[in-house]
This record gives sequence, C-alpha cells and structure tokens, in this order.
Amino acid sequence: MKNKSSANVESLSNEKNLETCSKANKQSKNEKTSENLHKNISSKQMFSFFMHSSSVAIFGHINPDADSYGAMFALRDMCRNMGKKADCFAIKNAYCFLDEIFPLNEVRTDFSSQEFDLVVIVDLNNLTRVQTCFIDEIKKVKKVVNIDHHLHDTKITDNQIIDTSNAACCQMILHFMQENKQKVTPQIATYLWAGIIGDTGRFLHSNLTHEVLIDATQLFDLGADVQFVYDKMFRKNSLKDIEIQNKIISSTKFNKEKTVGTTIFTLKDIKKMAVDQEMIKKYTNLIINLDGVLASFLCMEYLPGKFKVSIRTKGINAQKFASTFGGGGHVCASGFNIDGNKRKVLSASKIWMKEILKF
Ligand SMILES: [Mn+2]
Repeated sequence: MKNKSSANVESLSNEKNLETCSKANKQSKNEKTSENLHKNISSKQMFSFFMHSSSVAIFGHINPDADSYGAMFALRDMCRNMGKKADCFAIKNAYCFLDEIFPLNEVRTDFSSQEFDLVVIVDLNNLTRVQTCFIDEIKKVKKVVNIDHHLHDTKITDNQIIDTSNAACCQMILHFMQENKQKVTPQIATYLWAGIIGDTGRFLHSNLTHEVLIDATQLFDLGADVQFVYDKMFRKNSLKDIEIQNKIISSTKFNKEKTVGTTIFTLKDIKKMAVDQEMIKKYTNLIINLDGVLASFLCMEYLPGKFKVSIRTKGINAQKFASTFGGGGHVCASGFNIDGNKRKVLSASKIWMKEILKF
C-alpha cells in the first residue's frame, strides 16, 4: 500500500484536546542551528519584495489551519495598509470555527498570475503542500517569497525565511512586521494570536518556548482579542463533539500493550453521525493524550477509497515515519495519505502499529 500513498504533510492543527509532543522535538526546540536557518534572505530583503510590488497574492497550505490563515490574513492586512492590492487564496474546508475567527468569505479561489506581481507562500515550504489548483499559475509568477517554520527537504524559492525554532508561522509574521516597522493593528494581532494558540495547542505542546510566550504577550498588549479567539476555538462544544469522542473511544483498536492505537472513520461513519471532518479532526489527539499511549493513527476517508492518516506520537519521530509513506509534518504530529477501503486500512495499520515503535 506504500506505493499508493500520496503527500499529506500535517501541520499542528488546533485542537481542543491538547497535545503532548515528543522528547525529540523538545531537544530541537529553540536551537537556531544552521539546519533551522536554511540560506535565508534577511528580513529587510524580504520586505523589499513587498515594497516593490503593487499587488500581492498570499497562499497557505492545503486544509488551512489557524496558523496558516493567521499568517495569510496578517500579511494581507499589512499589504493593504501599505496601500497595495492584496488577497488571500485558499480552498476552504467545511464551515467551522475558523470561519468565525477569519473573514473566510473574502478568501479567493480564482488566482491568475497576470493579476499579481508577488506571490507570498506561508506556513509550508514544499509546493506539493499548496492546493493543487493554484500550482501551475503560481509557477508563472516571477517573484515568489516563502516564510515558514516547518522542517523541509525541498525549496520553493531562494527568497525564503525558514526558521523551525518557531512554534507558529504567525510568530515569524509578527517579527517580520516589527522588524520592518509595520503597524500590528488589534485585528492583525488577533489573527496572529489565533495562529499561535492553534499551533501550540494554547501553550500545551512541547514546542512552547520563551519566545512563544514573549510573542504572545506582545500580541496581548497590541490588542489581540484573546477571549474572542478562545470562545470560538474552545468554548463551542456540542453534543456532536461528545458523540465523536464516544465513537473514537469505542472504536479505536489498540496493540496488545495498549501503547499504539488506530481509529478509522469512513465516509459512511461520517455521514451516519451527521458531522464533518473538521469536527472529527479536533479530536486527533484524544488517543495520544491517554496515559501510556506512545503513538496514534487517525485514518479518515476524505474521498471514496482515499484516507488521510494523522499520526500523533510521544517520544517517537512521527515525521520520519510519515516520510516513508510520502507524507510529513512535525516530529510529534505528521500525516500521509493512503488508498483503499476500511478493511485494507485496518490491515495496513496492524503493520504501522508495530513499525512506528522503531522510529
Ligand atoms: Mn504552522
């Protein structure tokens, strides 16, 4: 089944059930090694691309999360405040809390390379992570810049700032705006706050650093609407949420030692429960948060016969494991795609559950 998998590189999604990351990630955090800073251009050089453009198109990753949208909308507003035309491009997921935090009705899907002279790509650093329908048109644009915090093995452009010591891309946007003396309005601060809260699981994940707290404090002081973001993200539980947690707890298959678990949601399950995939994704960490569990797989059918597998780990390199299936992400939160039906995924998962303990 390995050869049938396709790229699905996970971001740390914002989740109600908070995540514990691996020791491996703890070791690497906050170290600005040469590996973290991949031949970056300076903040000033990056800003000159913005200065010398009149129209800016901004892209984040597939299945955008709060960090992706936060970085996109903050840069969009920065550009507009500089008197430029700027728009965010994305394919939205089903209506969810993100629609209530970000003006997703303003997101565009009709990207044309002729309309923009600068393309900005945030929160990803591999073109396969951009929504497929935009890629060909992006390649026609001469000026492309990239700001990101993921581990990477490919690059989109030489005009990049990659720093994996940041827990959220939104931190990098905050630094970028401050270094270039751009006003962080309360609205922009709220977008950036949402991104940091999303990617750190409201300061729970092991990617939490001194810098995250400093940046968060700054955003608080700049007028970020902290309670608004918390209300939308964490205080909107419904009976459906309980049903989903119930289903996960009752259907997860564990190994003998109860250290690895696999949960499968088929399209039929999702339809029967009358929920959407975004609602289920909020509980990606439910199993890994159990005491004693070292790894979990949440396999969700998103198109008939096509599954997204979200891996969560403690002390195991999920990113390396996912990369053997053409996926990727973070050390403690990664993913890959796989084709097949429920029976096939279940039988493959028995192998994953053994193999992942070796990573
Ligand atoms: Mn991110």
